[in-house]
Amino acid sequence: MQQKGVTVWFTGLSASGKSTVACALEQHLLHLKNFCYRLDGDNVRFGLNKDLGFDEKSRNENIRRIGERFLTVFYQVSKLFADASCICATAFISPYRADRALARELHEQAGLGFVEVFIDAPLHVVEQRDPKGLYKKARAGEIKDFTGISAPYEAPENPEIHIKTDECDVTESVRRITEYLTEKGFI
Ligand code: GGZ
Repeated sequence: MQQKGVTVWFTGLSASGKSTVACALEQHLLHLKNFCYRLDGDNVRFGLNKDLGFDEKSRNENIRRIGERFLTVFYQVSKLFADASCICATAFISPYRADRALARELHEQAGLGFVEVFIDAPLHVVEQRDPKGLYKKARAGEIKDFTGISAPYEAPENPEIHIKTDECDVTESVRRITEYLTEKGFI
């Protein structure tokens, strides 16, 4: 079957580096003249999913809507650019394995590629970074259901790409993902 596109699905704790790597990947792919589309948690939660919170049910719904939305975009794109492969990058914590498995299944059923990238930074590292002071607030009990503190993060067991951000910089991360996409014929 002709490859219609691929989603690069980033998962990891808040402040692990998902958005940073996804942005850098998008820039790199656009520079290589690939069609690329990126969504991340912060943006989507201000708009499409602003009605959702962070309890387990809301997070399930957040990821389900994103999966559906991506398929819609893919279909529109594949109609407009029959021969072009669209690369989508998503950067959501997506803490539950079952939700990520569902996103994968939806893609595979539609003949689309799905590459799970685990942005792996230990809790003590992300807590030290804490760019928005959210971990501090979560520790103080001011934010409930905070991933890693008072809500679970289920790490991927078998991601296509596993990046340890305290050992691998942004450039190297982008290089590894690009190399994988090239090897698999997505770019
Ligand atoms: C986790 C939270 C929470 C709670 C607000 N738990 O690092 P950020 O700040 O800028 O991005 C995080 C974002 C997480 O949204 P996602 O859509 O990626 O989450 S999920 O996939 O689990 O549905 C974080 C901020 O929102 N944030 N409250 N309680 N992150």
